[in-house]
Amino acid sequence: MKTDFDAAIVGGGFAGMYMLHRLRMLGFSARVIEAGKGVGGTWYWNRYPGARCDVESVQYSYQFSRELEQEWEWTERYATQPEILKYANHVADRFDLRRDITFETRVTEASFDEADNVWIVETDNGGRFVARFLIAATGCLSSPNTPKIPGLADFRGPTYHTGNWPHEGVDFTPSTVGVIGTGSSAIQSIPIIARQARHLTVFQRTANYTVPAHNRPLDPDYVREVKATYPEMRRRAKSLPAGIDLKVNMASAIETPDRERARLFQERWDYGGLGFMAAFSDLLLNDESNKTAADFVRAKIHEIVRDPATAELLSPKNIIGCKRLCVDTAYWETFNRPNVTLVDVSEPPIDRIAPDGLHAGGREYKFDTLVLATGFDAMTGALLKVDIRGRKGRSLRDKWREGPTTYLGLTMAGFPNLFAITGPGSPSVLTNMLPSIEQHVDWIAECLQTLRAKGARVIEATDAAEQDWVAHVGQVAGATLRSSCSSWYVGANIPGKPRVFMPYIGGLPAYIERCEAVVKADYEGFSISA
Ligand code: N01
Repeated sequence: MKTDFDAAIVGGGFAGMYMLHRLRMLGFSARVIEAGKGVGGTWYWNRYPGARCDVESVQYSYQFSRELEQEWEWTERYATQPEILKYANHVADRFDLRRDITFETRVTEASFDEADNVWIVETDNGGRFVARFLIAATGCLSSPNTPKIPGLADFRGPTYHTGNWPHEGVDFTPSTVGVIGTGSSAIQSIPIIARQARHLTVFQRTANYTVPAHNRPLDPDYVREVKATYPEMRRRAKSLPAGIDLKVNMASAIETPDRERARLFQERWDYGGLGFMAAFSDLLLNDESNKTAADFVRAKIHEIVRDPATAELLSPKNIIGCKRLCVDTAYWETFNRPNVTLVDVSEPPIDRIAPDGLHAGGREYKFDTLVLATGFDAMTGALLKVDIRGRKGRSLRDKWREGPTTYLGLTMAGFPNLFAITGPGSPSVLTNMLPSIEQHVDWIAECLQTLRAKGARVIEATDAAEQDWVAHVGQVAGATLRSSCSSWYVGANIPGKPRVFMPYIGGLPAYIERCEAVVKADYEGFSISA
């Protein structure tokens, strides 16, 4: 069968864009198929008020082009969604990517043709592409989760999902608003919605930890210094588990004297951001150490929130960092506003949505606008939306019935020539996504180059290699506190989803080493054929 392209790339976010660029540079033909009208992926869809990245802007950026790195100017410590989207568009223009992207088209099916060793890709507008390789750049947090709460369809006013926000924006000025959820998206948007709305009711099922961002405009001297030493910063970042250049204190929290420990937590709190969890090395390994950090944050909540009952309800009871830590601007302070009410919907849960509000705990709450900040079907959702069929017509949905299984989070046995960028089983969401994306793209590009040099057309993970990797991913997950709570990392937010810790928690350096060792050993764990 004649191929239209060497590679079909699903998704035009940061992963898809760089994959396209990298393959083009190597002389492969590729086409990106993207559902949105523009590039940017998660930053194209997540336009809710207050959306910004929780990794510092100078680090949440591509490093494949030294020129790009030098010419782009970030304006704030944590970039806003509009600025990140502007960056994505700049990259698309600068590298002339758009001519190989098909927009407003969703891939619905992809099947591997075993006779010709090609992927046949079908789209929602009747399109059909034949490609040697299929590369899923579908994102980890890109399939919004709308909970099946009875009555949702009957709500009379507008309903918005943070993960699929109207492009024209929303003005809440005259409205009474109900927000369901208290994850990162809610924690970022609630302070802004509260400043606009006449009244805001926040429906909280699980209290969440957040630390201040202390966002600020970037100091030009700091930017100059970063630009002058970018390669060193990137190298330092790559040597740390999360791929983020931050100060890690190797001491144990529980073995540090109380006053010194409190001083160090305060220092991290004052500095702001995700580095709070690097205050000590054992916060995610030891319950008692973890409790010292959790207690510190709970005390802050009680300091900031004036009403003791509200402060108590806002105080999380679980492990800090088990769910992803949030980074906020004036989240706790928002609950001191007279126009904000917090409602516990943990037990009993929300009973139903009514045309003019919702019912929970035997009470009726009225509002005219509903915001669902209810997260995503993470890591597997977007990939499984596509009906992907490998050898013998077996579907990925069927293969992953008990949870996702991959080799290195990149490939799947039974699905030749299919690659997932930052797939389950890779560090992905536990790291700075940009360097993780680049590492995967570079690995895939090198793999395709090797196949070409060998005159080979098919690469496939072996069952044995996949099973070993899955066992390793599970084993390292079991050693941390992170797999102990109900989070989207384990699929707990989606009813019926198998409970498996999906990302690889062994850290970026160990992971990169393993990926490189596989290549050095002539693609150990893969079968390669003509
Ligand atoms: O989603 P979430 P998110 N009734 O799943 C609640 C990244 N991100 O969009 O915890 C009542 O964290 C749910 O309650 P519970 C980041 O990695 C990054 O906020 O399941 N409540 C929870 O409170 C983040 O972790 C950035 O009990 C219901 C909330 O909805 C990830 O995306 C910004 C419910 C969902 O929280 C996801 O964040 C934004 C129901 N039926 C997102 N169903 C930054 O970079 C769900 N909930 C800063």
